[in-house]
Amino acid sequence: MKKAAMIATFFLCQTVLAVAQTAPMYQGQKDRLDSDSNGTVERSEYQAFMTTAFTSLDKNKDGSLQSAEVDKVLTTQQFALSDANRDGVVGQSEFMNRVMNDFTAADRSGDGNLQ
Ligand SMILES: [Ca+2]
Ligand SMILES: [Ca+2]
Ligand SMILES: [Ca+2]
Repeated sequence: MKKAAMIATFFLCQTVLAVAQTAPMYQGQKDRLDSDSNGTVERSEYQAFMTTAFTSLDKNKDGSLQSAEVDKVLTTQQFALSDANRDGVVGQSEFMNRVMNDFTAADRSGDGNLQ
């Protein structure tokens, strides 16, 4: 469980950084996301991984990410950007909107998967 949380945390951090820099995904990240190992990361695979990541990050299990829960993976600015309704926490829908926007941004060919 602890290991899974660490992996998720690491991945989220890398995703945020990668998208911020619009850099291609690193191979290791892709392998972790490509759960059916068909060589591409489908939108559904990414979504499933990020749902797990959210659960891992939400340490007090209240359904939202407080800044203290993600202070290792998000900067204050990144947290503020994710908190769309500015209530001081990042809810699951805010989190998923953010990461799925990241997916869309990374999917340059627009075919719904990442090669
Ligand atoms: Ca796949
Ligand atoms: Ca929480
Ligand atoms: Ca919020």
